[in-house]
Order: sequence, then structure tokens, then C-alpha cells
Amino acid sequence: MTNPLFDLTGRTALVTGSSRGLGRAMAEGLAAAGASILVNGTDPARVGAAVQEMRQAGFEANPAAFDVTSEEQVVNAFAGFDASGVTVDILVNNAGIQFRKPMVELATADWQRVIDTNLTSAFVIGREAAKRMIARGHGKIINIGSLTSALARATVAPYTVAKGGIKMLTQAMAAEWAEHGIQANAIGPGYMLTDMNQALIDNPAFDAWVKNRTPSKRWGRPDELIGTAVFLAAPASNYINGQIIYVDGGMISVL
Ligand code: GCO
Repeated sequence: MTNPLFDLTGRTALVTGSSRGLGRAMAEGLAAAGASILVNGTDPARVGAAVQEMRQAGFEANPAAFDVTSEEQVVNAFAGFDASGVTVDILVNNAGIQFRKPMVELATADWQRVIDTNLTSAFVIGREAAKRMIARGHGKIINIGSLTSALARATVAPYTVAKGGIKMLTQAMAAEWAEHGIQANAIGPGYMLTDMNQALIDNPAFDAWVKNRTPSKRWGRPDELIGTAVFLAAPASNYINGQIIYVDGGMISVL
């Protein structure tokens, strides 16, 4: 029997960037806790494949393919949810890209692309979701930050700035929407074993640095975000707002 504090039965979660990686892991974790999942990505075929795999695993999942950087596609997606009676009770703003280059070599267009994907999209989708959550008097927003929400690493400036913005956007959402029954919080993943980090994982020096710098002496697995995601999506966190929880093996807590 599921503890009602952690039961998501009857709730629908939109998880951006959930056809793979951290988003897919969190989507499956929320589904295992009872939520129906709207699987998002830009590629309809990849989204469809993920939906099929999740359904075969016994989860309730439906496709929601749209480009999170397109305001028109976001607005149209939510209009489609409205028209089909789908309510987004839980929003996980997970979609994000990485682009590693020293700032003196960084083209403004590349800077902007990271900011648009990793930060502005969370505002636009958050705004569209919140309009509807406010009308219903409840909602959960989980923004995916990073260690770089608080600490900078050389060569990832736009990602760092975007993730720092995610932390403060989360606090801004709490400031404006908590009174409407919405809890907006963030998760700060540490160095996780994902496709986005494959180049780092394959780099012996960087791999050694992560393992030495992390108190847990290892990289994190995507499934290790599930517990925090379910907690922040569930009634257990109804009086928590504007927080960021680092799931990082202790890295941000030590020199
Ligand atoms: C990098 C990594 C980091 C991690 C993560 C740390 O290049 O340093 O991609 O950004 O992915 O965000 O929290």
C-alpha cells in the first residue's frame, strides 16, 4: 500500500525532455508512484518509442512532443491539453542542453541557445502550467537545476548562468504562486551518468576528479533522482517552496 504522502495516483505529470536520460528516469519514477506521464521531447518518433516502452512496463504514458524553445509550440501544446481535458498537475522542467567552450571563444548564438533551452523554456512552460494550476488551486513545479546553480566550472558559462537562473526562477515562482497552492522547488543533480556527460565520463582525468571531489566517490545514476522527484511531486512536500535539493553525493557540501 502506497503511503498517501507519496501517492501520485490520479495526477498527470508533464516531464520535459523525458524520452531519455534524467527526464526519462524521473518520468518512470513518477509513473511508478501512480502518475500519468506526458512524455516530451522534440522528436515525435523518439517520444513515441519512449511512450511505448513505458506502456509496456505497465506505466500510464502519453506523447507530448513539442520544442520547449518554441513559445508557439508550448502554448499550442497546453491548448491541446485543455481541449482533451488533460490537466498538468505536476510539471518537471527538465529539458536542457550542454555546450562546453571557453567564454572568449563562445558565439553569442550558442550562449543564447543554451539560455533559451535551459532557462527561458522553464519560465514559458511554467507560466502556461501555472495559469491552469492557479485556477485549480494546486500544482507542483519541479525545476531541474545543477551543481552549477551555485558553483561555477570553467567552460560551461551559459549552462551555469542558466542553472543559476533556474534556482532563482524557482524562488520567484514560490514568491508569486505559493499562495495559490502551487509548490515550486528544484533538484540539483550532481555529476550523473548521462549521455550529456559521456565525454566527461570517458575522460580519465575528469572521471578521477569527479570521484575524488565527490564524498560518495562515484558518479550518480539517473534513477537516484527518483526519490526526490516523487517527494517534490507528492503531498509530502506541500509546505516546501522555493527550495533546491542537491542530489550530488555530497559534492556541493564539501571543499
Ligand atoms: C559539466 C557537466 C555538469 C553536470 C551537472 C553538474 O560539463 O560540468 O555537464 O554541468 O552535468 O550539471 O550538476
